Amino acid sequence: MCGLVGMVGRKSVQYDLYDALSILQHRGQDAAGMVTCQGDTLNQRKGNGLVQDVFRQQHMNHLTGTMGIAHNRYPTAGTSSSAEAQPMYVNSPFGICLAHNGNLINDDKLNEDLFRADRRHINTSSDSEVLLNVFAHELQNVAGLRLSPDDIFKAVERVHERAVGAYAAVALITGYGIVGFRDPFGIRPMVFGKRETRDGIEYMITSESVVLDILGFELIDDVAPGEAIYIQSNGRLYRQQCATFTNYSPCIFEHVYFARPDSVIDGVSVYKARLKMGEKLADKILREYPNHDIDVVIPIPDTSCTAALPIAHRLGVKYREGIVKNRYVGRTFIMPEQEQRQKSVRRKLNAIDLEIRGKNVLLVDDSIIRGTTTKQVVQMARDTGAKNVYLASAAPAVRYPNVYGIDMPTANEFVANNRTEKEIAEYIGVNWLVYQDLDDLVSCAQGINERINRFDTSVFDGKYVTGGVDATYLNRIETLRNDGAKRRREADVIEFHNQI
Ligand code: PIN
Repeated sequence: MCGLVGMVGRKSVQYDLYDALSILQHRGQDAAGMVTCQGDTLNQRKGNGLVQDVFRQQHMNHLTGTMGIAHNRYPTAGTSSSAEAQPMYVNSPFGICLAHNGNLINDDKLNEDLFRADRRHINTSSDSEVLLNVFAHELQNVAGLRLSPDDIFKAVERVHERAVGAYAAVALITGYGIVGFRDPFGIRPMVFGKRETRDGIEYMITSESVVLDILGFELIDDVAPGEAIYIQSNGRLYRQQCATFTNYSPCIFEHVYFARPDSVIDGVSVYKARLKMGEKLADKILREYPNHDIDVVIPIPDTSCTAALPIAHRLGVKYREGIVKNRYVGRTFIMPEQEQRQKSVRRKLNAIDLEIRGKNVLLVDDSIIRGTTTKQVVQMARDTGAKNVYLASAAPAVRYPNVYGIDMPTANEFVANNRTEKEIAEYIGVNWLVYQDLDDLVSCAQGINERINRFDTSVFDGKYVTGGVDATYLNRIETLRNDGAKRRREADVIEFHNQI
């Protein structure tokens, strides 16, 4: 999962881009990068780590430019190598940098076509480098000596024809401007807004509306599926639908867990969607356990706190913050390896005896993926003296891999793999377990946006909105993603860097 931002300003933009990346830090903690453009010169800084570690004062001093793009990364398929940190750069035509959120599912084929037909070489295993080169190649084909908005829209149209998968991307074209585009399904989020200053209007394109909010930009709109936004360096904005076919199908997992609650995605408040998830889940608990004996509802922080509150309210029992999270330890779900994950859970979460001892506790989580965290928290509640432990998940059982840019484990690592709900409850160690129904989840995220046709719910039902995801592809990502393979790839990269 990644966060991205692009800006055309009236003054140097590096501090706004830095702030935007910090606001989007939850979308990726593995690497960060920024490119700014001053006249014909590109300034770049990227590296592994958190935003605050990658950019020091001396880098910021150097990153001058009135337009720029920036990116936070958590790798989905590639390595954690800093060579794959974004934005990525290609020299021809014009000098283009690109930052990408999502995952292409036909990158193997595109890679081959780029090499054989387009004479372009891809030097990393990153599908973002593939996307950049497809865009660059198509721009080269249509553009004359000078670049027009129409050339850009034609190039994006060709990208839509060639690329399959999820891509929300911002590109910077040296000396010309920045371009934001979203795949024809609108799987990953993207918004744009404007800010009026004494010197004129400034524009920003970014992953989540919260960035616009905090930095004083007024939201103009979501970038529509298939649409491209072009902001010239002189501050003129153009927008155009570039896809012949679109099917508005945003990723529902943004609402379940990834996005910040204070963001509005495709016109739907993430916070509101999470509140509704709690209401629907409470109704289901009441249907399945009308005579429940729950004493207290306790969220496993942070995301699930929003859904847990209306659950307690509807059940008519106390809501208590009985599990406390250390905010200074990274998210366990997105830590690279199993051993690290297990160790860090105990460091990260702790139980409050007073709220748990002798009680029947309903724990609430936003989702259950591997079940490792959940199992340990349940054990923690039992060790703290809970009488009975129940569990409610604001999302249905995760059973299928994500191919659209969320770094999830392989299917056989899911706790729900080949287990019934009863078996999952046994494995995790709870007395009973209630999952949200998929229809209910969809109704929570649908909100009032009638433009949304459906959601990408593939991790729950195996239906991939773009098509083209077959057993061969799933096997390929399975090999790329399992922890052992990741470790080996990283070792290769280190060896390579040591040799040169
Ligand atoms: C954690 C959000 N959320 C917690 C992420 C745990 C699955 N996990 C997905 C639950 S936070 S597990 O709110 O961002 O802190 O099923 O893989 O054990």
